[in-house]
Amino acid sequence: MESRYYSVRMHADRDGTHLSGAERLVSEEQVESVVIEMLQRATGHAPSSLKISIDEIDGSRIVRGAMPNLVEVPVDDYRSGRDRAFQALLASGVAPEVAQSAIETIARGAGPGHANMRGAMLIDARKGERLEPVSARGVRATRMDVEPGLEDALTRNLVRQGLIHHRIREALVLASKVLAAPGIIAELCWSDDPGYTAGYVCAPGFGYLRIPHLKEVGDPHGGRAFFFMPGFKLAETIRFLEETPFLINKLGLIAGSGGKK
Ligand code: WAQ
Ligand code: MG
Repeated sequence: MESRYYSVRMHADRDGTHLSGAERLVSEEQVESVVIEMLQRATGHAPSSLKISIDEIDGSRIVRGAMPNLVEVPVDDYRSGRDRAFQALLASGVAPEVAQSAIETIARGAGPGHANMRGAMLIDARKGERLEPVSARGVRATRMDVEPGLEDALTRNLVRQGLIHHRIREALVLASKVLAAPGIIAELCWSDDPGYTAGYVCAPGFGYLRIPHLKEVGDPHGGRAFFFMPGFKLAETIRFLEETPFLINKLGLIAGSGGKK
């Protein structure tokens, strides 16, 4: 019998301020352990409110696809990191001024009043126009994971390369779904966590190009940009990103720097 699949989401806050969140798409057998994992992660932040929701999803709607290869490029500082990201975006078909402006926008805070956005900017790869319906929120990629049978292999491959932070797994899974979205030719991302400087450019040609420095330690800005190729149907792309359940059915190669930074 086909296993049932569930979207499991966690949200923890203290007096309305977001502290920690997570989202998984798992089979019935995994729900319990994933809920415990989320509970442990959330309680570490001492939240005043914690919500975990479990929703069954329609298994017949699941789209499956491959995870891109991960390759890490060594850079000395965030300036060379951003230069590397710029070059990668050009190689993926993003126009130079569009790539430059996306990097600058994330660097100063892409939301209103230079706040971070909750989701991603959706940007016309040729003209630079912002296409997300609500620019404070952005487009959220949700409902994605790896097939239950690949879970352990993915963890092993990441650990072997010293890539143990949960952000890396989450970003790699998110980037896999974004790459599978119709009309998306590239993604640019770095974290909004002041202590986490790494980010990536992901595109079909070279996969997940991990860049250890895209900002300075202490910088609270971060964000995401999804680059959209005109000619595709925007509404379908947004619906795929925000609603269609997606599972990775084939892992990529994982080639970190072997622990060196
Ligand atoms: N969909 C779209 N955009 C999102 C989502 C989502 N589900 N979640 C977060 N964002 C946007 C939002 O603007 C955040 O401010 C920004 O991305 C960064 O989110 O290889 O940790 O959770 O070491 O801080 C990348 C590098 C880490 C991982 C990314 O992102 C690695 C990270 P954060
Ligand atoms: Mg964050």
